[in-house]
Amino acid sequence: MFLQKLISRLRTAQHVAVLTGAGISAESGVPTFRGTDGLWKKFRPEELTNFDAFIKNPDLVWEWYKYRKQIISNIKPNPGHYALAEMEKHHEHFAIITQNVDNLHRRAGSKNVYELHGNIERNYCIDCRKEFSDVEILSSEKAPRCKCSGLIRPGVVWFGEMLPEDQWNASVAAAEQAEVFFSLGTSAVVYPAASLPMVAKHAGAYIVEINLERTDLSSTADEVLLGKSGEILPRLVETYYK
Ligand code: BJW
Ligand code: ZN
Repeated sequence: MFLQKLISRLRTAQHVAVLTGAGISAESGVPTFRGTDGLWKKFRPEELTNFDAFIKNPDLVWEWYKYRKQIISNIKPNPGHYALAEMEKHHEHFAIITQNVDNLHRRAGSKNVYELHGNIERNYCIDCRKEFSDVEILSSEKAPRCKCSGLIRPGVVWFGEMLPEDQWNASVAAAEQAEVFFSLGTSAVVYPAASLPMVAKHAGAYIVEINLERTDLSSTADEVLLGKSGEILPRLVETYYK
């Protein structure tokens, strides 16, 4: 099922980078953003994940994040996350670049994780920037407010917002150095994350995509494996890492 080229590249690779998206967490029970299971109350993610939407209707956006925070606090990493944590042990430099905000890579034991779109467990006041834990605010029915009266928002990156500079710079460096670059469970439509496989390709990496279906990246990937990441990654680990 895996091409000989991938096997030989992995055997010698010192630098491996992995871009992950919502699909890798789907088998843990986290809904993806796009596609039929991605819709929440008929809203497209673009309608909820921007600052203007939050200011216009903070209670609606809060309700959506509260719903997702509750899902995420009750689920566990799946075999795909654990397989990546195992792979990290076999390469000198192994970076997970995730668009996910669910913390599941770290919970599975991965150490070198860059979070491009923040982390849903963090929250902060939009006016004074004070941080809040979920325990302090999760019981709130309406969008919670800080003592300074500012709205409290989740510590994630919305459309039109800059990505955390340190996480982005480290991700670009990992993509540039990668000998093998995996793109896993992402529709590869949201930028700048979607540019990373191309950065890696131009720097000479072997690009492997794992997804249920073909994406915009598929035609440039060296190898496209169609199926569930939670099934394909453990098979890769069983075959080549043990
Ligand atoms: C499985 C599976 C299984 C399912 N196994 N696979 C025009 C052109 C280019 C760019 C732009 C443009 N206009 C605006 C932009 C920039 C914009 C952008 O990219 N827009 C495009 C959509 C057009 N980007 C931004 O604004 C970013 N910032 C930025 O560019 O800053 C510079 C700037 C500043 C000021 C002004 C303008 C620019 C920020 C992007 C932030 C994205 N935020 C979100 C929400 C995060 C918080 C939260 O979680 O609530 O991030 S949106 C959402 O999409 C989330 C995800 O991380 C992201 C990507 O989604 P992902 O992970 O790919 O999920 P899906 O659902 O799309 O795909 C899942 C895939 O899994 C599918 O393919 C399935 O088939 C597959 N799958 N089960 C394997 N078991
Ligand atoms: Zn405040």
